[in-house]
Amino acid sequence: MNTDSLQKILTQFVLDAAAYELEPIHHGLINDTYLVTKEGLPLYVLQRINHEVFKSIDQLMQNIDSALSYLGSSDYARLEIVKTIHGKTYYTKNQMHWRLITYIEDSTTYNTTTDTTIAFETGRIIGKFHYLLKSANTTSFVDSIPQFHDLQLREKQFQTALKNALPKKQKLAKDAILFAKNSIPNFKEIPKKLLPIRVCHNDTKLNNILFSKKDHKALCLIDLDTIMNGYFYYDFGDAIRTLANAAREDETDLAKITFNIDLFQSFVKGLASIPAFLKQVEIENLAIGAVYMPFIHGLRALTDYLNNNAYYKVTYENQNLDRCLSLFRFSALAQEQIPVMQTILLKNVFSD
Ligand code: GN1
Ligand code: MG
Repeated sequence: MNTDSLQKILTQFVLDAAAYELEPIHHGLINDTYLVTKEGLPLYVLQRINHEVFKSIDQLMQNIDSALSYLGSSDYARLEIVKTIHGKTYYTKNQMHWRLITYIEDSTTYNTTTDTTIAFETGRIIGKFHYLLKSANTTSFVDSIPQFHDLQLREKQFQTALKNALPKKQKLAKDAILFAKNSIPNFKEIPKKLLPIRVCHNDTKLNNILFSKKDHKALCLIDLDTIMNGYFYYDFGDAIRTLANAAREDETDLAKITFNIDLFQSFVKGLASIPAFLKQVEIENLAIGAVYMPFIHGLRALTDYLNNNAYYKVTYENQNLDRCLSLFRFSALAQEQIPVMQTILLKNVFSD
């Protein structure tokens, strides 16, 4: 998208008349994102929302709008949607959908960390997000991607992709395919029926958390597209997969993938610093969540590899397979840590 067209899009939002600059941010795998700055100062984040992935932009923006009305407190920074000149939460032109969100000053993100303070803060801010949303009415949230983290759906998509995949892909991915098939039964025991449905973020990877540049305090969660109903273990597991592992999501040297139990423990302590809001049955199923979430992401990456990269942005042909292998490796490491995770969780986190 060229600068002129982007500038035109900006004029559709309620902004002070000023010279804004735009620079692309290449983080996400789904949307296109630009930082909007004025005289070098970042002020807003402009995003084109991927309509292929998110079928109803209207409902998605309603979810975000409702969630944001809860998400603010002295220790949780409030993000705001900048309205369009027609009073809407997003702007549509040529079947492209744009939204503008305020930028939090002096903030930064981390792709990985080895710092226990950051781990504590990650646990605290995810706990706070849920604490603030705990009385939100789940029935008023719509699934922006139905069955997003659901094993049944992801297994079905995997089986279909496998059937249709090129033989050379099936061959190259044979270890991953075997791991997937062997692992799926392990997760069928998660007692979903006993777990409360909560308004979840559903993409709590570490780089979706803003931290203060000054004191490393976590400020808030960003990338709110998948705010919808889910189980707390989704948000827990997604955070652990990116926090307790210092390797990249597409790391090809599997020896670099580790499960750092100190970071896990600090995260749990941060979570436990928020007033109790979880049920005992949720706490008891968090450790398996830390095995499940890397697995489900690995399975989605594998499916997309077999589908010739139809969903995720990739920078090279086999990147989805590399993501899958790295995520499966971390899932296997998390599986070995279940007893240790359980002990830490039961010692630190109390039910409401
Ligand atoms: C996608 O685009 P991004 O990075 O925010 C994906 C998440 C994954 C993530 C990385 C809607 O999010 O589920 O965690 O890639 N989002 C969607 O694996 O599929
Ligand atoms: Mg996301």
